[in-house]
Amino acid sequence: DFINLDRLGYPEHLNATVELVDRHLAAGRGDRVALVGPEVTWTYADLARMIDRMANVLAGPLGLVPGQRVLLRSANNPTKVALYLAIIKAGGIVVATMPLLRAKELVPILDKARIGLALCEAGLAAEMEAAAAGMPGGVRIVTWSGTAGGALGALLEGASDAFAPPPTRADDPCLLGFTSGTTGLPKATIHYQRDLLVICDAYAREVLRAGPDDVFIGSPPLAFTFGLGGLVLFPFRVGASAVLIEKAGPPELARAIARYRATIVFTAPTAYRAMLSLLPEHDLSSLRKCVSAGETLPAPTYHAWLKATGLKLMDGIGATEMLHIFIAAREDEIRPGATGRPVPGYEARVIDEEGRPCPPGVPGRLAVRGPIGCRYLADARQAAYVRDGWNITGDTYVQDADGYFWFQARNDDMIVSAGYNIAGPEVEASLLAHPAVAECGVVAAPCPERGRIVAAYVVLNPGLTGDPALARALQDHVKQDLAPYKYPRAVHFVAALPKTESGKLQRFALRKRAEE
Ligand code: 3SK
Repeated sequence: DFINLDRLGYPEHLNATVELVDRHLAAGRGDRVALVGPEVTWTYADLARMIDRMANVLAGPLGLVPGQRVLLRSANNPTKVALYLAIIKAGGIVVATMPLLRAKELVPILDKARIGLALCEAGLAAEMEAAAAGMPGGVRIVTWSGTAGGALGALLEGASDAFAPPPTRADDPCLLGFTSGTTGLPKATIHYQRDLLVICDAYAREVLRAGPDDVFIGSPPLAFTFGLGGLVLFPFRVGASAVLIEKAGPPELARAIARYRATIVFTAPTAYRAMLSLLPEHDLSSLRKCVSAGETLPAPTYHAWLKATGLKLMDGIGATEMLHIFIAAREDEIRPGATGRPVPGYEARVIDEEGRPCPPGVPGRLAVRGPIGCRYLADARQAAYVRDGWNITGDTYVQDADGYFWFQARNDDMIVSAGYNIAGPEVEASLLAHPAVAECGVVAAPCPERGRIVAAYVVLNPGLTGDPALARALQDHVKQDLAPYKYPRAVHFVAALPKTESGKLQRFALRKRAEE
């Protein structure tokens, strides 16, 4: 059961893009479809040529040097994938951001990653420019539209489609994954060239058992490493194809699965629940594997999907710190309601406050270790996340006597809604900037469709009365201020918030109220 990933023999020098794309050309598989996007279908040979042209532009006119960080901002589309892999091929480090982030959310990322070059889809450039305007060193922004058109397209014209990569090492950083903390600045996690292959060999090969005839599809943004793995790295590692859809709500996802005869889908439980009601309209019979992650998968959702499709949802938990899924349910050993068991190559345990392993059935903090671990970029919070080689996650779990892990709760103020991580305190800060709001507390509330939603408890300034119009105004305010998916779907006007004697908000009391 246990694979020793170190023994898989990753060489000292490797380039993830060469392994994921060029390798297929060398093996005579260049004419197989790699990517299907809104406007194009690219074979592995097409993709390899595009990557090389882009790498030549990056290393030439854009002056990229190995080790330099490049921000990448766009919806999920083939140009984004080619740029992602071109940066890595040229020895650069990708910093992908969620497409909907506002300027004020981009600023700490630009700052922390010391970004000097940003590649941005034209439709998302306004917030990018606003964020870059305040950067002391300046940020060069190169935009594109459609399939590598616009300013980037002009640079690509005449660029050679043969690029010789610099000699990258297996442990050269190639990706900075940002995680939104609940307090303080976002944290950046460093991942190496080799890590991009490790998650494929551990999860996609050993757990998912994906093969070259698979067609991958899904909803997570590529800036979330769940999406990067499921929609780029896993398919390319096994020589399969990936379908990218820019707007990937449940109706669009169901339609695209049917249209492209997708075989493996990656999305969150919320989307599986929503797709249940769409099944009569769409033929999803091409699916053979359904991966569920980003939020906990309740047993009723598992059973409903199995009944409707005959397919077993494969639950998993990962973390940006660990790059991808480290505890997973294999299809042949599922316990509905449990997340699963460690992915081959990883070990997991439940620990108490002192770091001692808890006996089976006793809840504690989930700790994990394996071939990939957390490396925050210049962040004192590293010491709290990694202790004695174990990565201490933000989740409370129970392990049963058979080694299955069962999710209990998150330990912090992070709200996981429809697969998005939303920091409660960030939404509170946004609401407090509205002139009507005197005080507020933001917590997760249960929701049958989305698993959890953001719920705001708001004390208004004197003289104001809460009504649906004001609730909508507060929601619109947050949508304008932050990435729109963070807005509170429930707004409760209250006379006072529960506080400690020292005046601190008691979020646990609000959480309890929200559960009622
Ligand atoms: O479980 C998650 O939220 C996750 C985070 C990062 C990468 C992959 C996954 C599934």
